[in-house]
Amino acid sequence: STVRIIGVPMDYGADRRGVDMGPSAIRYGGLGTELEDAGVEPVDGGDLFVPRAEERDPDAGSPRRGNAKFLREIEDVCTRLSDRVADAIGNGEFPLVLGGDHSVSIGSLRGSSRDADLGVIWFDAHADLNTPETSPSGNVHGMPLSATLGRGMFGEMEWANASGVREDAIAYVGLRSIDERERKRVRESELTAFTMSDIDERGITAVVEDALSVATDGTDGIHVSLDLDWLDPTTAPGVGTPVRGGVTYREAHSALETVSRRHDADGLIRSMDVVEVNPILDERNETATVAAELAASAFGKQIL
Ligand code: DIR
Ligand code: MN
Ligand code: MN
Ligand code: MN
Repeated sequence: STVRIIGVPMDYGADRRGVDMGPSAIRYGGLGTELEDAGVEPVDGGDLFVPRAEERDPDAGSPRRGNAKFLREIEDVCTRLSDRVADAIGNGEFPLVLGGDHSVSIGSLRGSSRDADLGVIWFDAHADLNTPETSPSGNVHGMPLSATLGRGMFGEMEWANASGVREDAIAYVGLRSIDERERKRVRESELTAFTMSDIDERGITAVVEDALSVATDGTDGIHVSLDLDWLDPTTAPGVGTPVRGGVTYREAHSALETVSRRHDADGLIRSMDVVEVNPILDERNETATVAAELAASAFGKQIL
């Protein structure tokens, strides 16, 4: 099978510049050979064009955008990305989107769910369920799931909302940093949330198996979204918002190997994104290298 690599050098959604270099760093970290080791054929479609943030006005665009910064730019990039993702799936390929900050997922999810009911596994320290009204930072990388679900002001933004994604087909794995107003939204939603405490108590494999059951129930396939700040900062230091107490290197591989085993059995993966790698903050490209390795584990790389 063919994995189509789509780079999105976008950092409009995060405060700390540098995450726009993620796609280059992940490729340099060995993504192509890692995917070949996984037994899939990588095809690199290059990067989407993303104008530099310095040339743009974060506050331009619709007056109804709350605190959200660079919404007009994010709309433009995510609209083009959703077409690329949908085209790849239409050609029988697996799109692998390289961020960029986590706002790229708005485009991935919209594209991947265009002709399907999509389940979602969200590997992240954060819930990414802020809206332009509730966000304390104004950074859209903390909002992609609200955008996908059309929550708050996103309800009026047709480009963001992915009608092919149901709230109850989304499962978080590894949460440990949630904003005050976000906590209430997670609790009152139908999203399934597995925190780091669940992983501590039950082990990573059992938790990921349950997350997969949620995301595959009544869906045509799943999107895997991997925010590198899901990992502990000792393993993945190159991220803009590190949070202590994340999964270990081995737990991360084990999680994606579990996804891959179910994929082999049922062919469940439709698309994936790997986001938030920031080479400026990284140490010797370690985080980008881990990102490449984890993508390969998801697509079937095994030890033996
Ligand atoms: C924070 C950070 N909750 C925000 N979110 C991040 O800005 O809304 N998501 N880093 O991955
Ligand atoms: Mn995130
Ligand atoms: Mn995060
Ligand atoms: Mn549908």
